[in-house]
Amino acid sequence: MSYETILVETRGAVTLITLNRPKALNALNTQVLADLTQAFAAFEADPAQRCAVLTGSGEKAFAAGADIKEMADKPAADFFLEDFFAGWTSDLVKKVRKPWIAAVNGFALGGGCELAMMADFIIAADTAKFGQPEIKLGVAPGMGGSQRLTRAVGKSKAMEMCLTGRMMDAAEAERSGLVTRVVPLADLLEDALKTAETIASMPTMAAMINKEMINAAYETTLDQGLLHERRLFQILTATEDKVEGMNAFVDKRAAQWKGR
Ligand code: CO8
Repeated sequence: MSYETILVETRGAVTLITLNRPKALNALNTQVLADLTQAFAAFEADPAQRCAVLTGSGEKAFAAGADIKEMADKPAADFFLEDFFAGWTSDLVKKVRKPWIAAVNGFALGGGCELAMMADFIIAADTAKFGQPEIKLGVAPGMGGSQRLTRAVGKSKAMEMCLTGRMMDAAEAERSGLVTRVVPLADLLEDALKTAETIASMPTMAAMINKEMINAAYETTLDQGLLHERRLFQILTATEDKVEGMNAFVDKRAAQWKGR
C-alpha cells in the first residue's frame, strides 16, 4: 500500500508511520488524515503488528499544525457542516486499540501537538517544541488540545500556553508530564522503535487491556474506573497467555505468547 502524505513500513511486529510533507513541516491536511486513518486501520487489522510508532520526516518538525493554507479561505459554514477535525479523534484515537507511540522530532504545534497527545505516550527528541499557537491565528485548538493538554500538564500551564501561544521545550515537557522521556535527536527513532519492540513482545490482549484501563481513567469516576479495571483484569485471567505467563514464571523459563 502506498500513501500520498505518509510513509509506512513494518519492522517485525512494529509499524513505523512517518508524516511525510517535510516542505510544509508535515502540516496536517485532509489527505494526511485520510492516509493516517487508512494506515492505522491496516495496523489494527494485522494480527502480526502489535505496536506502532508515529514520527515526522526531516529533522525540523513532527508536525507544525493543521494545514493553515487549507483552512485560510474555507468558509465557516463548511467547517461546521463537514464537522472539520472530527475524523482525527473519532477514527484515529477511538478505533486504535493496539498501543502506539509518538516520537516527536521537532515542532509539534497546534494539530501536531494534538496528534502527538493522541498517542499512548510521547518520546521527545531534545529538539522538540510543543505548543498550541492557534490563538495567534484568531482561533483555538480544534483537535483536542484544550482537553488533552490540560489533562497532561494541568490547568495553569495549559491555559498559559493556549493564551500566549508560547512553545514548551523538551525539558519542560518532560518536567510537566507531557512526555515520558527526552532523548538526543539522533537516538529518537531507535529509542522509540526499541520501546515499541518491547511492547510488541508482550502478550497482545494484556497490552490492549492495559491501554484500555489507563484511557478509562480519563473518562470515569475513581469507583467506576476501579471496577472497570478489576473486570478487565478478571477477563485477562481467562486468556491462554495468562496460563502461559504464570506457568513460565513458576517454571523459571521464558513465556511463549499466543496472543490470545
Ligand atoms: N500549515 C501549512 N503550512 C505550514 C505550517 C502549517 N501549520 N507550518 C509551516 N508551514 C510551511 C510554511 O508556510 C513554509 O512553507 P513555504 O516554504 O511554502 O513558505 C514551510 O512550512 C516552512 O515554514 P517556515 O518558513 O515558517 O519555517 P520557520 O522555521 O521559519 O518557522 C514555525 C517554523 C515556527 C513552525 C512556523 O512555520 C510556524 O509558526 N508555523 C505555524 C505553526 C502554527 O500556527 N500551527 C498551528 C496551526 S492551526 C492548528 O493546528 C489547529 C487549528 C484549529 C482551528 C480550528 C478551526 C475549526
